[in-house]
Amino acid sequence: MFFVALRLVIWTSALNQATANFQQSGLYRAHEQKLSFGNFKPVKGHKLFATKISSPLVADVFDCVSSCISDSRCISINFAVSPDSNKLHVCELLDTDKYRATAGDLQVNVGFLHYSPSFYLNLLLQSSCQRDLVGIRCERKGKTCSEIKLYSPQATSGSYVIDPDGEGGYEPFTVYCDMTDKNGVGVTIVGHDSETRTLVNGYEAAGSYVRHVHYIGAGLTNVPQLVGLLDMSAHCEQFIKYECYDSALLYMGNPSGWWVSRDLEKMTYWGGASSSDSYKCACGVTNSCADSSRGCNCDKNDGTWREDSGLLTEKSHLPVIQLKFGDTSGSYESGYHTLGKLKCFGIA
Ligand SMILES: [Ca+2]
Ligand SMILES: [Ca+2]
Repeated sequence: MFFVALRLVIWTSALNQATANFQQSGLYRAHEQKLSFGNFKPVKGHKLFATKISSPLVADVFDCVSSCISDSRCISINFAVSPDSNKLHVCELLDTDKYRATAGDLQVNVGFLHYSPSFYLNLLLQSSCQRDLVGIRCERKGKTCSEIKLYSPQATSGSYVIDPDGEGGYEPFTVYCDMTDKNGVGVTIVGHDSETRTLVNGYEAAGSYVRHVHYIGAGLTNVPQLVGLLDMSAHCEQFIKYECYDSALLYMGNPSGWWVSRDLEKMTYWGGASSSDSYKCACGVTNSCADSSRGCNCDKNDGTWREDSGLLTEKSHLPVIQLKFGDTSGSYESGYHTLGKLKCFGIA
């Protein structure tokens, strides 16, 4: 115990110098006094696979963290548990952390301890950057993930705060940026509470089944925030699917089921079709429906499992706010709906 306490005293004085170095680095622009070794949280028996800035040999984990804090490029570390013959440990300084790294990059490895800054520190860093800057390196704050990728080509997939309408206006919110999909242009992904494949049964009247879709992200509280994302993006898409057993969908102009746009309008085209394709699903556009005289496979309305699915891509209608279905009253009539995450990419 005494040894540990002594180490902490030495460590604290070393910290002041390390913090000063860190401050000079420009990495951390305010609230420097809140940064401490205590912000680095260990993940035992794990190693983060990321770009190594350097791999110094150090006496202990304190020296390893100190090396990281002193190097403005360092965001997290891997520390080798076993020393070499000179009693020195490998200390890998990494250019990203477990929050930003690609899923799966933090791997079990009993020979290492991984240390990333705590999530709390990430929040501090984000809030302490200057105007229009965000992230652990105080990058330019993006309106969308595509814009973040444009200004920071090295940005990796992970959670980011975006502010589609810029300073003021609506509040920024947290999204997932997929920096590899769509040729690496930077895809903004917003999930919701209705992604699970869900049974519809016992609702006969048209649109009597209602599923309200709520989009999820820290700071995301209203649809206009998402409208900003759609406006700033070149393309947006959302996958929609209805699996049906004797449950009609758009039914040649007398819909039993439909989706509701962000303006609360009843939409009479399905995934894979566009708004000019009235009462059509993807098969109606390609003249390949189960009944060639009808606009959707489900509109055959018979005792066979069928499905209509595809991407909705009209930015002025997205995101999907409600799903409504009917024609599922019989003991055998039923359906399942599936709705994908909202994905936007490219710069409008
Ligand atoms: Ca704003
Ligand atoms: Ca029916």
